[in-house]
Amino acid sequence: DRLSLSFTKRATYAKNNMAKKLFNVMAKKETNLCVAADLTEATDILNLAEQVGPYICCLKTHIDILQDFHPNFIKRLKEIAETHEFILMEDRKFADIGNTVQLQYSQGLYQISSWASLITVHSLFGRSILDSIIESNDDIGVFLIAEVSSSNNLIDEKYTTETIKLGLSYESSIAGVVCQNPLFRDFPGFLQLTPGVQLDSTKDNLGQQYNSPEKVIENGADIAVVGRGITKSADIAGSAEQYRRVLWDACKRRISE
Ligand code: 5IU
Repeated sequence: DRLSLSFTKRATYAKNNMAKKLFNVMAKKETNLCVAADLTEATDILNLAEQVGPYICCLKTHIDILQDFHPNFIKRLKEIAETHEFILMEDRKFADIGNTVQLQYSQGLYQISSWASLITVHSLFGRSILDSIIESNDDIGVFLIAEVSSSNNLIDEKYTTETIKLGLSYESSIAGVVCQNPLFRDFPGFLQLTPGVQLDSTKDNLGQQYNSPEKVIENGADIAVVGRGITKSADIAGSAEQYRRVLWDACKRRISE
């Protein structure tokens, strides 16, 4: 059962290099918090990264919402990530034919393949989307989207099960799945990433649904993604530290070896 194993132990099972790295960072920094940096100005993201850096294993971006993107921003963000030892995830949610995804992943303004260690990918397009990404860069950790947090979404049980199967057939490139429920207990090298986490709210007014940190850990999350719960807080560092502690304490309770 993956849930009872320590992250150090699970690192040894991971077939994907980025998953291995992620497990080791989590164990070392004692955190399973990923902050969603959904801010539109470069300096705001850099300030956020500096403040939450000590408390996170991963920083998740939506690079296309920046209004002042410049390659220097990436350079600076990578430096902060190195200083505080966290990993960069671009939540691009790729979904297209292989050729187009390859271009979106490695070309254009953002050159995602040159800086993101982790990316999110929709399973909708099947194997070819993964082949195209790996062909561009095989030192990547992919999170496949198996379930989403928004209300009335169209994903059914079959889609979710097939997504897990697809992920497991690309073990060396897939770091894990994005989901809401405990979908797999075996495969200790695989990570469950869960967004839709907040302490003070159960939803927003655009379909987002939140669970508490305890609940998502109970539902099998290895990493919890917190966005506005932290970014809208008056005390960013303080609230990141609080989420880290609550999540880590909940997680420690399920680990027995
Ligand atoms: N995100 C979700 N739900 C999902 C997936 C991704 O919320 O099912 I897949 C992203 C969107 C946003 C972050 O970047 O996670 C959550 O932000 P808030 O904590 O501010 O809602």
